Amino acid sequence: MSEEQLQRDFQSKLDAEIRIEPKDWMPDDYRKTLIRQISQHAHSEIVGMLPEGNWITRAPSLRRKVALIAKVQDEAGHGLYLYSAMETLGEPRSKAIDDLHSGKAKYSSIFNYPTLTWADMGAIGWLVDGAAIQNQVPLCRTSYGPYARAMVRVCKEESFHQRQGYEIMMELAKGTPAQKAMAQDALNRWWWPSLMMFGPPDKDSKHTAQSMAWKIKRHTNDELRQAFVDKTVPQGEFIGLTFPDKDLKWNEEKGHYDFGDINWDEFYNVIKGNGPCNKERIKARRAAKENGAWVRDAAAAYAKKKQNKSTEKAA
Ligand code: FAQ
Repeated sequence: MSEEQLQRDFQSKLDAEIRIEPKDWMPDDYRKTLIRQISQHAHSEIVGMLPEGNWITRAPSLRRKVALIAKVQDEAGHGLYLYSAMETLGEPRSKAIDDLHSGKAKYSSIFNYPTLTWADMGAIGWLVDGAAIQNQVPLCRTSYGPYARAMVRVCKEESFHQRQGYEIMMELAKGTPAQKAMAQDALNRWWWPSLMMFGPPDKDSKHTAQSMAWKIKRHTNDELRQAFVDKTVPQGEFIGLTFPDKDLKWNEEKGHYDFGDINWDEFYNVIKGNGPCNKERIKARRAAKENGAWVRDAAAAYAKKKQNKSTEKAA
């Protein structure tokens, strides 16, 4: 079949909302874009375990500890589904992980901020998982089959994460003045970085137009950011917290909240590797790989032994 015919078939599948599957023909750049986005997403889930992992040993009750452990384990699971989805595009997982460790691959800017108090567990669940849900529910309809299917399960789990975070914030906000101040401080520190999670403004986003044409992305960065603000502000107000933005106000005419300018210099600085915790995060992931080498070696030796036995039996 000619390249033009293959391209036409690919386009008709997109037009008819038929998923592209691993063995289907796809343009090289479509494959590359997916590998870039899915690997960045997988790395974000894995690095994203670190800020919350920091508080597991200091959770204030058994119930909180159980929920936090479960959440952090879920994030590991999300990373693994996503690496598997990425591998169906022909990219080896080991290469993607090496790219993360060398600083070549990106992961979400948000995970380069420190978790200073217990209230940060509430703010991450409420805001970071809330932003992740806003971004990822539309990805359940993304055009690449394995990515879309992985997102369905990821989103169900993220909903539980968001609720457990909001519940922590709600409890702190109605607690002692010191607890309420802790919740407010966490909201102050996590609000703007959460808005940055959606990526640069549409006018500066280099991939959005093409990714929307390929139906990889279903909404632009600004659309998702606005929807997140509209949903989240009433939740914060409901528990008596305020947002660190003097320009935040309901715009009756537009039916949306107006909000202030995001500090894009901070965003670009963080994704270049200069955020408060970038070096610490990569160091932790490299150490995890080195410390886990014996597990991989043992698993490979066991698999080899098993294979030798079945070859002997067959002979
Ligand atoms: N951080 O042209 P665009 C989570 C990069 S999962 C770092 O707009 P695109 C779960 C972008 O890669 C959070 N880099 O790019 C959880 C590109 O760089 P490149 C992760 C960013 O791809 C919760 C350049 O800027 N979610 O939170 C960021 O069309 C709690 C230009 O940007 C996903 O990955 C950023 N925030 O749109 C885990 C969702 N934003 O590659 C633990 C899937 C942009 O050209 C605890 N990904 N960049 O060098 C997406 O939806 C998209 O990839 C966007 C970016 C929206 C992130």
